[in-house]
Amino acid sequence: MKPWLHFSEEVREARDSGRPVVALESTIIAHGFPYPENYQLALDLEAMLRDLGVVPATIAILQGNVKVGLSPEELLLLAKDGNMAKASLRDIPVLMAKKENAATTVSSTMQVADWAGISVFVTGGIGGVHRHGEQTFDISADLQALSRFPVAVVCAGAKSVLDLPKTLEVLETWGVPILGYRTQQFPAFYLRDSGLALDYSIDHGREAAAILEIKRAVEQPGGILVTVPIPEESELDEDRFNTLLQTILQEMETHGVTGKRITPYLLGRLHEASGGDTVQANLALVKNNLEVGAEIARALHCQQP
Ligand code: PSU
Ligand code: MN
Repeated sequence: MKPWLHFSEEVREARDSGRPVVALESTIIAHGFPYPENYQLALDLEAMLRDLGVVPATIAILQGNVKVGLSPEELLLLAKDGNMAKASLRDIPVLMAKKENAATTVSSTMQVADWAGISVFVTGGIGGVHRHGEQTFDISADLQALSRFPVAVVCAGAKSVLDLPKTLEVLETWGVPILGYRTQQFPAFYLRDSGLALDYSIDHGREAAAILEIKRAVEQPGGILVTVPIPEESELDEDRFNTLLQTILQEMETHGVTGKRITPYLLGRLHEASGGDTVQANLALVKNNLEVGAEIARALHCQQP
């Protein structure tokens, strides 16, 4: 047992009785969507996972406590507080010492999932190498976290605000297997296809579960990335999205938006500028990813002795 972890009753019971658990991050709630859509999303994601036969564990740091599983009141706090900090890996011990609140990103959620013995984590998109990363060195800690923690991360790829070819190169350097779910192409979040080919495709979550199990059995550190294209009916129009993106990138340069502010700023502006269409697409892709995450979690559960 890790005494610094604070489990909700539901997650504790699931662990004690050996039921499958899927982790969810909280940056998506605090910084990924406007209120109140974000609160509804947080509740919907948990309810959908329960319907899929797995127990949800939303992760955050509240008053310095590392929380695994949140109450509706705690989800509301994350959704409503416009100034919630965004905790990357390195922030965890500082926030614990200072007894502060923060939403967890992919990197910090993976760390907590690993501590908690949770093998599957579902999100929308991962961070990556930012454009001009070769000058700024702005490479999300998410990529290194994937090389360190033995967790299957299910996402819809990454947004083309990032440099996607460089992101894939770094994942290769750090030894992270990438699996396309029923696709041979790396998905680009709002778009089904980034135009970048993947080496491996799977047809069912149980294949991802088997790969993760082998990776652990042969003592290779780190996790795997399972990428699921946004459902066709929810995909954005490519030209329209690229035009929006160019305008916003320009704006960000003018306003000097850099570092960890990039993703929240971009998401917020996209949501405004698209008249809410990117919110709908984002909701659809996260919900779609849940089904794949539940497949993996159920398959890992069946393989347990
Ligand atoms: N991509 C999204 N929505 C998000 C994020 C990424 O489409 O909310 C969040 C995730 O929590 C991810 C983080 O881990 O942004 C990456 O931030 P950074 O680039 O600062 O590492
Ligand atoms: Mn960064």
